[in-house]
Amino acid sequence: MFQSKAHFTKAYLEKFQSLHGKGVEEGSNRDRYEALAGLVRDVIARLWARTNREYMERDVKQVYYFSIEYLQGRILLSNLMNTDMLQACRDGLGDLGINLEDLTDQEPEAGLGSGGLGRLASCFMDSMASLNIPGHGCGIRYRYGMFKQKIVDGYQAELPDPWLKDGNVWEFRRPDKAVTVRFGGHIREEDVGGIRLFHHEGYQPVLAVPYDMPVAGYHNNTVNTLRLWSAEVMPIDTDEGPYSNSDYIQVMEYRRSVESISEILYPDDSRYEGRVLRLKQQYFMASAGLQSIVRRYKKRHGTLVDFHEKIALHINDTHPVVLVPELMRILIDEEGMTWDDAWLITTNTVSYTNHTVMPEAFEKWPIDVFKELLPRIHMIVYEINERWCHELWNRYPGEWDRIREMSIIADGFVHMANLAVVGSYSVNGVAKIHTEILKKSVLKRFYEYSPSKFNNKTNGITHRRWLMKANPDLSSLISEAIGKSWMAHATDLLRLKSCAADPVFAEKVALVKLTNKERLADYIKKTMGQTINPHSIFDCQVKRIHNYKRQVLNVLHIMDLANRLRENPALDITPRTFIFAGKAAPGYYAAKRTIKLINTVAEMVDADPVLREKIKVVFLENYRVSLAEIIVPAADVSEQISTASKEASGTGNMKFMMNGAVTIGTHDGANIEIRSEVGTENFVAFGLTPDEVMDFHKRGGYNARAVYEANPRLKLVVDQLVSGELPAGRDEFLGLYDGLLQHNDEFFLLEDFGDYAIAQEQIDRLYKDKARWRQMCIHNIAHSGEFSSDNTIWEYAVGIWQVKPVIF
Ligand code: 26W
Repeated sequence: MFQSKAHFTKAYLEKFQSLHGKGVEEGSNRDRYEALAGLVRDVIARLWARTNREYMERDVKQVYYFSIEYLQGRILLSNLMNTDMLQACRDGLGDLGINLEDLTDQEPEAGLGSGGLGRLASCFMDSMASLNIPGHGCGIRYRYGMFKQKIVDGYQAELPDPWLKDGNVWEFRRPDKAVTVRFGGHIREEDVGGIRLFHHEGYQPVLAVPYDMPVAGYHNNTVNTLRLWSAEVMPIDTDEGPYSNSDYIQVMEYRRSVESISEILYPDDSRYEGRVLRLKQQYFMASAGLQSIVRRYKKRHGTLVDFHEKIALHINDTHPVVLVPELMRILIDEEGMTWDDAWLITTNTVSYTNHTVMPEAFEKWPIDVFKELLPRIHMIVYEINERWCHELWNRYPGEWDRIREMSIIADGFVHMANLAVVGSYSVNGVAKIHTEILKKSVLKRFYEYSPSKFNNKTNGITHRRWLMKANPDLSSLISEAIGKSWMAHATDLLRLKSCAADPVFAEKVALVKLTNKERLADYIKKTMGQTINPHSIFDCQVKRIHNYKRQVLNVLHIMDLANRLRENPALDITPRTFIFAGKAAPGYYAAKRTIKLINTVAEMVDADPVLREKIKVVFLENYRVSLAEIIVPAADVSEQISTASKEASGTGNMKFMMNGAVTIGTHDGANIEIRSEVGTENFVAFGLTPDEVMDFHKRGGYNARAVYEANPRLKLVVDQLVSGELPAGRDEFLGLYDGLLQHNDEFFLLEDFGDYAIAQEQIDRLYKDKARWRQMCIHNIAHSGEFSSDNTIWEYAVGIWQVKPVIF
């Protein structure tokens, strides 16, 4: 490794020359980036080979995390940090007159996910490697990642993201590890000596080629694997594939249909779209991943009878759940096991995390679509369901409603969450309240049937990316105060509590915050040409745009503040910059309208000399990991205002807290745990409780119009949506207005508005008391270690997977 500067510089210059055949002074930043990344890759590759050897020789239990999304973000800097080469590299490049950040900015970003679920998978990869846990990721190598968002006339426009167009330094194509995945066709059954055989015929074969990305742990020599699968046509010289009896056109059609499988990421979030290609992606990933795991396992052990003792398979939401019938298929059809033996192994191998309670996000596939695409898998799911319903019938004779609710196939659909619960030995939610809601409402019947399956694993975030990488100045300050142990043990951040009352330390923290705010202000100036005041309160709501996340509630409050300022221009408030960012699913009209509303209110504020003295609204284009890394360290206020009971956990809330922002938040998801961790005095809570919301849903009794009529300030802002005074078409926000009043405000914005406005006044008051505010920030940072994904992963490892660290 290159811990010394001289050593690094020599190796870098050599790498540059061998890669580009010219001197570094002649190279572009892209050339220089490639050489640097190549050098780091070489170091990591050596550790990688060694890690795999250790796992193999020690024959340890390994976990495979299956996720349809990964939001890795940029990895060069992380890899430099984790391999302890950052300082030498920065200094060495400095001597060559090269600024490291100019190179890291060249890295295309792996944005293979839409939101929290994908980012969680990436934080987990980092934590597994950093805890020496033999854990690997399995996913899809989409050729197009999350769309690029442009704002045109206040509206969202979507552009493709061809992130691989200039190559990806971090991937290793492994054609020798390719497997075949089969779609369509039919099943021919045959009895041979009393054994039933199933022959899959007339199918479309797809070659799944893995691209491996190394995942380096923090200062610990461990390098795990993120294996992403790419769909390709079968080689022309095989007897599989439509080559022998097909014409040119048929062959080209085959090519198109195959390549489309790993072409695009579906940009859904909590909104299920039943596109067949999506099911194809799911089976493609599950089958390819499982085949490669099985192949390696058999090579080492010869048989699969102890598979569950050495392998844990985890599914990140239901998207990879066809893993369950696929494992059954392999064990029965290819290994010749009995149903019961195969079921025992499968249900002792698979565990499942649920990430949402929103009914519209639950996946279900029309049974005929499922059957046509996956004929053998359909047969197996059918049998799983038959046996399951039989078991239910024995337990609950005559209780038809209960059995229907719990069955996997019902009303012409395959219900994926039900399959996930039945097929796995562990089901977990992602925050305490979320797990409770699963148990007493969404998956109530399953909980009653097998309570011991259910457990909670509160989400976490990797403090290495979200504090050490994103906020290096704060990190240095923390280390000066309490030493460096927190980098490996995030809960050591608690030691900062003793510094909270030290005004000198608090002043330094405030100064770092100001520097980070200036950095964000520069970014906004550069990218949007807008000026924001770094001395104003930076109030941030950055996340997917969704009705339940209630960006509109935030906007209603801004409109209310504007009204109060118009009435009283001398209103004594600290200037505030309201910062929004986030993508809306392309087919989600209401969410797209929300973006237009934010931009319209931004325009309204800018046009008014009284308002723009005190407030500023900005919507930052193209929210992504690298942008979050600039916004989060600069935030004073973290907006976590979802309707109570709807946000499974949230992880943005943790990122902000870790960077010393104060949360204004509802009693929802992990907010509840954050609040109890930092203390109620260091968190501004407001709004309905989850029970109150669920009671309204169950018993009714909510009357949005009455709330609106009773609060003149609220009535005014709601009316302003359609009065024509906003700088947009008169009908622009009519749908939104109707949603609130005609359709009784599904997400209780009006109900929570009054309490939210009071909470916002409290934020303003607290901020005015500088010493107090700084203490709150420090308390938040100090308690954030609890939400490091290292803790979360440790709990998964011990409580679900039973895997142990491998130290070498
Ligand atoms: C099928 C379309 C679709 C795609 C993604 C439906 C649902 C999803 C995800 C389950 C949505 C998601 O990202 N959920 C978020 O997961 C985070 C990590 O656990 C939580 O922190 C968020 O609260 C939750 O909304």
